[in-house]
Amino acid sequence: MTEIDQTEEWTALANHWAEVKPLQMRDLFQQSPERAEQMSIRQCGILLDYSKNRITSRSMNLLLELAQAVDVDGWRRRMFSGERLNITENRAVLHVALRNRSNHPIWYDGEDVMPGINTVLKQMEAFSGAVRSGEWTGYTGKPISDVVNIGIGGSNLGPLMVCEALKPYQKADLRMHFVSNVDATHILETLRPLDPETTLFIIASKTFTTQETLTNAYTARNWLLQKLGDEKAVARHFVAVSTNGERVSQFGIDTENMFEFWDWVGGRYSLWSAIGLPIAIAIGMDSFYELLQGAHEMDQHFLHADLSENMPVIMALLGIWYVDFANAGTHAILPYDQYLRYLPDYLQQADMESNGKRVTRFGRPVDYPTGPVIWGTAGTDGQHAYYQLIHQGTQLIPCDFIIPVNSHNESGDHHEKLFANCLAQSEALMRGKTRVEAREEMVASGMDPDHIVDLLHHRIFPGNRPSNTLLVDKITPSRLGSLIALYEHKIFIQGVIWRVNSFDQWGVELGKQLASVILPELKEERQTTNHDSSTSGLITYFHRHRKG
Ligand code: G6Q
Repeated sequence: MTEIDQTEEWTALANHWAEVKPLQMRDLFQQSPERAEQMSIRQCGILLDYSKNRITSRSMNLLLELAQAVDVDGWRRRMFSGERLNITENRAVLHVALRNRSNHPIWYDGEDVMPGINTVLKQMEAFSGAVRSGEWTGYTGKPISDVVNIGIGGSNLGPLMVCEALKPYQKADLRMHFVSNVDATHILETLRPLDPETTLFIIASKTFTTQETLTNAYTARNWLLQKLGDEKAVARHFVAVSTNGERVSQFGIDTENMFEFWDWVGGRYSLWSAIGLPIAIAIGMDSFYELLQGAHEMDQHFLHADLSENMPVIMALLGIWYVDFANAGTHAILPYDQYLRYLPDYLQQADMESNGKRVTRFGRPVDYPTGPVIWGTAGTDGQHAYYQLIHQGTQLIPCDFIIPVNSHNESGDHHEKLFANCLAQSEALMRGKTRVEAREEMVASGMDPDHIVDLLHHRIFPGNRPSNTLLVDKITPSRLGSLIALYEHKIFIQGVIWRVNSFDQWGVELGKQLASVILPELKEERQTTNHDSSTSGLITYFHRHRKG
């Protein structure tokens, strides 16, 4: 098979970038008053305006030809039909089945996965309902006031992000906590104000072997037993979400209180499964179903819409355009919504763990850049920090501005101000400020001419810095579901084009192995000659300076 960067479509794009590079977006807007309308898609209560990108209609055509050349159409159908796309782990990739609200059969290994999914959803419904109503009590008969999810990576970031994003839908007298880091500070600071009699722990781990999660889980168990003094209390205060029943029993959690999921659910795609139990407890199962419904609607759009009007496909192609042809190494996610403040972290994992790959599905090293660095924070704070570099630095940083049209907290003109800031940033990044404009501005302010000469270069903004704007009607459970699914499919399509396996994570596995090699050397003060002199020296320093 011809490597992607050796295809005609790729070469045409590389040549085309040379033509587009000198064009200024502000001129393109002037030449075509319909540009924004032509380069917008509205779907699932989300408006994607991608007109502030360094593209022409020919760029889009060439990108769509690339999508056709790699058979994006075939790949999207293969995903939904349960093919084993994750070839290095020999697994299907079926997070779309978890939110298949139309409930049509989805076959995997000759079995319809839907009945199993529906059974777990019913189990989640019963349990979350019981916790929320106070029917599920702790060991001493008191209702639950605090839920602590202990998990890391995919078993943490999704529920954490969604619970925060949907805070306005949360039950007020039930507090959610998330512990992930193996640093004892995380669990101890979380537990300090809690009452063991009214605390419920969810131990979320697909494998139930992850060092951080199990360490935190045992610490939580000891804390509970110290206060309640009876092993029997564990059954009322601990539940597990896992694919590994044997390990769950070994920990001492009754498998009656275990919520199952399956190996075809990748960790970073698992919030739709029982890993979403904290979400169901926080916002109630009806709202959890709405979250699934919103994702399902985006799935249907992704599966059926023509590629030229397909929101995830368009976003994927624009990303490829910048990473592979315009040499952009990073991509900023900028939600203008305080409730979406964990979205950049969530997408950082979703994207970088999926497409941070250097070999193709066939194991051949790639000769072209793949997944970019994903980063960002909730606006407007970034404007007073790192936006300087986005406006005037030397790197090209494509941005996604994400903002709801309606806020959950309408108060005075806060939301108009937030919205104005968001639009002003994307406009300024696109337009920039020319030498003439900068000079005129300084003259108008009455600055003396010598000072103007000194400052002029500093006050010029090159502009032509690309962004997408995503307007969401309101951050409701269903719209959030659609938004997350949009990014999931974007990431999938980019992986298809780069020909990488977006669904394995050998780099994460490496970290898990390495941690267990050094640990005994730290604990036992053994000779550590097997390392390089830096690592051995650092281990020796640790021993020498460790107190007690
Ligand atoms: C996600 C990754 C990774 C994983 C964590 C936790 O796609 O595989 O982030 O979710 O390492 O793993 P466990 O759920 O098995 O504890």
